[in-house]
Amino acid sequence: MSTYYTTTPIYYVNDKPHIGHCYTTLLADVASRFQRLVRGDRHDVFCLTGTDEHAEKVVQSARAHNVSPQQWADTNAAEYKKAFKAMNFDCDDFVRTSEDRHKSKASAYIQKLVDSGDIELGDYEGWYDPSQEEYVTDHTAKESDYTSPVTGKPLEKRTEQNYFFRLDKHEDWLKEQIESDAIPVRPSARKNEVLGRIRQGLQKVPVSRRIKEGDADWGIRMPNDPDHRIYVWIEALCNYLTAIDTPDRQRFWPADVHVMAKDILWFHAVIWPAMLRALGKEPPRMVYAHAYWVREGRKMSKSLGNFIEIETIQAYCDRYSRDAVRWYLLTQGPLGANDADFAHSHFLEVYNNELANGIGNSTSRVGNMIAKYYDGVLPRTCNGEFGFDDGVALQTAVAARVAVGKAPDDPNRTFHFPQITGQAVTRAIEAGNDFQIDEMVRQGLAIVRAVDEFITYSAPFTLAKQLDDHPEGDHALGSILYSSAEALRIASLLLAPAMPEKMAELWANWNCAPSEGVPLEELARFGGEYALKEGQAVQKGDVLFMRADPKEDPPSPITTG
Ligand code: ME8
Repeated sequence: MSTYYTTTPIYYVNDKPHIGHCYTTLLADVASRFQRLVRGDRHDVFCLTGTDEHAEKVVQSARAHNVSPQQWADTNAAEYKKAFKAMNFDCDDFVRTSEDRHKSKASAYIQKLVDSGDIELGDYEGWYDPSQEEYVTDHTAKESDYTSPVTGKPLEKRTEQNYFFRLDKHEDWLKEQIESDAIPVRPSARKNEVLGRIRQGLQKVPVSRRIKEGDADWGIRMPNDPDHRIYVWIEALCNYLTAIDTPDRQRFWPADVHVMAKDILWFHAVIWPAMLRALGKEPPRMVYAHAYWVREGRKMSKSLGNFIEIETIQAYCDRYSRDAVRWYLLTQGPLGANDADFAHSHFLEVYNNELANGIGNSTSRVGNMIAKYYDGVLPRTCNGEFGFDDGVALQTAVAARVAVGKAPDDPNRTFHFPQITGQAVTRAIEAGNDFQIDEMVRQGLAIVRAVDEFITYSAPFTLAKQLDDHPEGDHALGSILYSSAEALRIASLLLAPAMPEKMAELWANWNCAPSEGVPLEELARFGGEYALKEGQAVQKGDVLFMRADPKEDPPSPITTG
């Protein structure tokens, strides 16, 4: 099967990570975990994250803390690594732009662009946004009244002799690639924005800065012109290649998806593909720019001091489990074009509704019934040939309900679990390939909901009470419980990329950890080779998610000062 390579932005190390950085990396982590599952092979999947260390703001922040840029970068890169470990991200590599492996290869790419004439020396005068370390077009400068469109701080008019990347040469090609979805830019609202901006015309992009006296010795110098430093954005983009430019990793190019927020889409959808073309490399297969997390309805910013810091996230993980936090971020996050709100009351609602009363309750109900009626051993299999297709088991169950005066409104419902689970798996794979990560993990929950409905409808507890008088009902009871458990096993596979620890807990109790090296579609076949088996022990175990009081206060972060 083909390889899968996903990247996150590499984050600035001027400060510590917050929810936004965790969210983007979570998306990449879950996408990668899912693709490993689809392929049954982790070696075909590569997930890259890391830190961007040569920015001017890193130098300033280091100075303010009285340490060298390298020391400051080391400190904060370690914070990122710690945060990503705390979130249980399973990335394959963490690239730091101050590492030699990055510096030497990034210079080699820039040299190649100089040799091919795509980078050339020239004079530049333009509007510079010091807060974002980028030049903006005259059009944007005017539109935003000569302030930064991102931070609102004043723009500066700058003139300098620089090396330039001839982005203008790639205008028609870029327009065509993005318009035709040869390079899909997603969500589509973002694609339209990018196209609109390309249509205003592309200019040459400065890619270096002359080193001034007093500048910190930090960054990567222009190859063959050490008076110039490579502009941080240009070398940072190269990380996506430098990290995999080794004999055993080259096969991962082109990246399947570069993930980021909308703030840095232009670099990824326009400048980077043009650089790749000039380097003779294929463009990425998708550029995905999500929207922002906001907090209790307000934009998060330094000036408001309202970032959701890693300590707050940790406090939620400690109280509700980190899988619950992962689930909330994934399913309620700003994956589409709209911003998403982190609000405590909403967290509790989702936690109770989808986790405690969803997957948690279903697995404990089914586990408890198997323990109670069959001593924790699955009495039989039910591969779909018996039971719910021909309605025998359901008819028996409905008769038991009728006998106690609790007839269902519709006595002829059917639940075809091989089909329900098969469809969910197909949809999850489609959604995964389209980077619809929320939709992908929700397919697992859709199965859980179907099982809940099935149990409510078939009321196995009612059937069980009548077994003394109707021993023939045992077959139906066993089939209902088997089908429920087997469907939940398949749900757990789809939920595992989002909630790896909780699903591993379930697999340990139910003896159904997925075999290594087997692709998802085989693992997930209802009643198939990897299904739950007759005679298999299924322990009820602890409840996966305890219900929360919908009125409880947010957990308080433990601050270490
Ligand atoms: O831009 N909501 O680094 P950066 C969601 N070094 N995501 C958010 C967010 C929010 N409120 N705030 C930040 C840089 N992010 C460059 C990238 S790549 C070659 C160089 C996430 O530390 C989101 O992924 O400012 C956004 O694109 C990224 O952090 C910006 O990180």
